[in-house]
Amino acid sequence: MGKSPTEKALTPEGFKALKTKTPPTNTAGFAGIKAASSHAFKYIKPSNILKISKKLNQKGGFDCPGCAWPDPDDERSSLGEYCENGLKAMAEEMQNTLIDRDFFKKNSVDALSDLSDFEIGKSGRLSEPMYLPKGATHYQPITWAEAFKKVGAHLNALDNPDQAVFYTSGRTTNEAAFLYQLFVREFGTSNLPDCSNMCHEASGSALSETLGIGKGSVTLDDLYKAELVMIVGQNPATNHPRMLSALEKTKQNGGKIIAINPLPEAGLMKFTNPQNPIKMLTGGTKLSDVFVPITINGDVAFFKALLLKLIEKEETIGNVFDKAFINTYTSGIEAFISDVKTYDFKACLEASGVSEAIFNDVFNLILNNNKIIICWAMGLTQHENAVDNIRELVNLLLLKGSIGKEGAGTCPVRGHSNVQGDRTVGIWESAPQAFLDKIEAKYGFKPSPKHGYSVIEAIKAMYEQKAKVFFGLGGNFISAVPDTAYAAQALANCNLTVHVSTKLNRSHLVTGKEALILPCLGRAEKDYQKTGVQIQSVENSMGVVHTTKGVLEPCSDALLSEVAVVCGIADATLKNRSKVNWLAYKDNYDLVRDDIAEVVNGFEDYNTKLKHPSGFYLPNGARERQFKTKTGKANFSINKLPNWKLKDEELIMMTIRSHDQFNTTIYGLNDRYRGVFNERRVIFMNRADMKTRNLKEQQIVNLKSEYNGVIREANNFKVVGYDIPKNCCATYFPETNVLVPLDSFAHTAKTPASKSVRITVEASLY
Ligand SMILES: Nc1nc2c(c(=O)[nH]1)N[C@H]1C(S)=C(S)[C@@H](COP(=O)(O)OP(=O)(O)OC[C@H]3O[C@@H](n4cnc5c(=O)[nH]c(N)nc54)[C@H](O)[C@@H]3O)O[C@H]1N2
Ligand SMILES: Nc1nc2c(c(=O)[nH]1)N[C@H]1C(S)=C(S)[C@@H](COP(=O)(O)OP(=O)(O)OC[C@H]3O[C@@H](n4cnc5c(=O)[nH]c(N)nc54)[C@H](O)[C@@H]3O)O[C@H]1N2
Ligand code: SF4
Ligand SMILES: [Mo]
Repeated sequence: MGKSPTEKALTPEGFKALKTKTPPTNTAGFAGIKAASSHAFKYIKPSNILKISKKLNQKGGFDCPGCAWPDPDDERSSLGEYCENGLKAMAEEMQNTLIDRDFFKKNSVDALSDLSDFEIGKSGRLSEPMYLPKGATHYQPITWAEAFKKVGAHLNALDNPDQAVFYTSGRTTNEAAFLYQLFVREFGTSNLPDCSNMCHEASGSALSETLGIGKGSVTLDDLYKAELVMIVGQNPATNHPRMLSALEKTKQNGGKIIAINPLPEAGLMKFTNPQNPIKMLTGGTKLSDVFVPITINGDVAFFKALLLKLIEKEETIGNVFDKAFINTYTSGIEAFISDVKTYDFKACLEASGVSEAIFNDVFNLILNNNKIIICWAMGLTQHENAVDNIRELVNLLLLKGSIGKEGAGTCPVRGHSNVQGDRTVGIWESAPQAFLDKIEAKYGFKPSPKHGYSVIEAIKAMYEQKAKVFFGLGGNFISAVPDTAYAAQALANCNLTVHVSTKLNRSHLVTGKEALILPCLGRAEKDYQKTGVQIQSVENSMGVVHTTKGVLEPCSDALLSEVAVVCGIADATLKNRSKVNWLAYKDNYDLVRDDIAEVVNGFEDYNTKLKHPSGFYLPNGARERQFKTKTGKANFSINKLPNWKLKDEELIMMTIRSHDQFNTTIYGLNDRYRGVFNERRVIFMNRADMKTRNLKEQQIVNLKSEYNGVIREANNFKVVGYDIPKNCCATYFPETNVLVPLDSFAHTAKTPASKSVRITVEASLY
């Protein structure tokens, strides 16, 4: 008997050798340089390191495959326009070792699943297409033509196109993403779930409704000019490291910074710019003026307390609100104010877990500044009331007129390097009808007007066998999604699972009855096609679209580009019934961009505009105070306090990233900025909570979550006493995804609530 899908999906429970230290209060600096370069030299060919560092994030070079933080429009540092984690992302992609047919011959799927995620990642780069036949224990080689035929045959054998699910992860370029969604829509379904569903979907929902655009409104330049930047639920030192250089500029220009986070994340406190030798010697810049140690999911309560006091001040002293802005540009202020007044200040502050002294510091900064930017990430979006979190911060910005003017606005900091671009060019299970109409006008087929499955709905559909083929363009679905055990069974129920990937991951091991691994080029590699080396394009977190062009030779001759894979599959599936000349696109990506220019707003003259060395800004209504909402105005909204209550023994758990991972890719076992080394199976707990449970440092515990009567378990974690609010705890994703209930997600947006999982902690008997 082989392993069950769940057994293959879970990361092994064994321990390494945990060491802890007091967390540092400063980030980057020499330690960052050392960590990055040791990583690079360990995994990348030395001759390639120089090539990479000269071209990474430079104009005309290639875009860092790490996060979506923007590059400066004008001058870029000649010392290197990248960070420690950008270099780690490159090292991971450009590994020396290759995984080929011999590797898969030696290692069965079951045996590979015994490896840790770290070990799986370090096996090397995928280098040829592989196929797992029904009942087989080992993957075997397959030609590209055969692989395409198999996918086409499975898709065409379905009773209807809605039985297929087409997932996307956010590294995919605009060109590949546009063609992919075009293929999926011509095939006949809108089932286009993507990593965004688990990420900033709640931001998209909240911002579209209130400000008429699902993206942020600020530019990098705004950040430099802000009087006040609030960083809420985000850990930039790890996840968007170059944001710290931007914040350093904010400070140099006299701006203030507030960080709202249950954890005193090192980078939010102090930062030494590795590109500034003088700062390296003098000890760096203090970043946060106020640190707010909020309780997990206490944000709406804290914002309500701020709103209450602002309203009180406006009504007693006046001159607090930007009345000219409110009168001209907004709708719904009266209803909003009367709703806020139904809340009690003290109760809100108590629910937020913040002291009155800290509250007052924050309040005064908001009161006395009018150019305010609010930045946020997963700490706000991964809760059941995530959409309320974001609408509430929009309310605050609207009262202060802090939107659509220099130095002010919304800044949802995106995750994957092109997650924003993918959505812009059509990766969306609920795309607006106007977009579908444009596709119909251009190509002459009618896309399905029905909304497709988001990630959570796709998992349910596969579990219930309503969907039978899973196709992933990038990503690591099984490790990224909630409720690992249920999701594993969902994938196992499929007839075919297919992954277009650069690296081996756990999703290749938790398969349908048959499975395919289709290896593709990475960002740094040259994309040779008939008309020469192709450029591609991406959109960063601030709506700038720019080129990316690989500089290294592909690690294997058998790799195809994502564009070529999509074209090959579309051609093999749709054959003569297609209205699209699929095979022409892959020879010349200019043709794809010509089509995007016709179909997607803001991309007119795409090929020409891309010639600008730093790219071009997409139109952004909120930035211009043109609010494309149902009312034609920026809308105030009414949000409730969350009403969950912990039972006595329960803690609320957030699942977060260590400093040594990119989502499900584990770069290493250290979390330097939190003082944790050589172990990932840890739970960060408040020391008082440890005491009431009689738990000691490094004691081994088991975790349990109960949701709607279903119990989920994750065993073997070591306790680490930490500076985290009482009743709160933190663990790393993906080890604890098994505890995140599939039914616990953000209203409207369906983002899994992976930052507010209610758990109990019990000492292990072993
Ligand atoms: N190196 C590296 N870079 C990355 C990634 C990576 O894994 N590694 N992932 C990329 C992706 S896809 C994304 S989406 C981003 C993620 O970037 P982040 O959102 O910064 O990532 P998380 O680790 O999920 O951290 C969330 C932060 O929110 C805080 N938090 C949790 N719950 C709450 C809450 O209720 N309220 C408040 N105020 N704070 C809370 C946590 O303490 C933590 O500091 O990073 C991107 N960049
Ligand atoms: N509990 C919990 N769960 C979470 C989160 C959390 O905070 N807590 N965060 C969520 C978030 S914000 C996100 S974005 C998702 C991430 O979900 P995903 O995007 O699905 O996961 P990644 O780990 O980013 O995907 C990594 C894999 O992508 C492939 N890959 C890398 N580069 C390329 C490329 O250029 N092309 C192709 N085709 N493949 C490539 C590699 O094979 C690699 O193994 O996870 C979500 N899950
Ligand atoms: S900040 Fe993000 S995009 Fe920039 S170099 Fe670092 S990982 Fe890459
Ligand atoms: Mo993300």
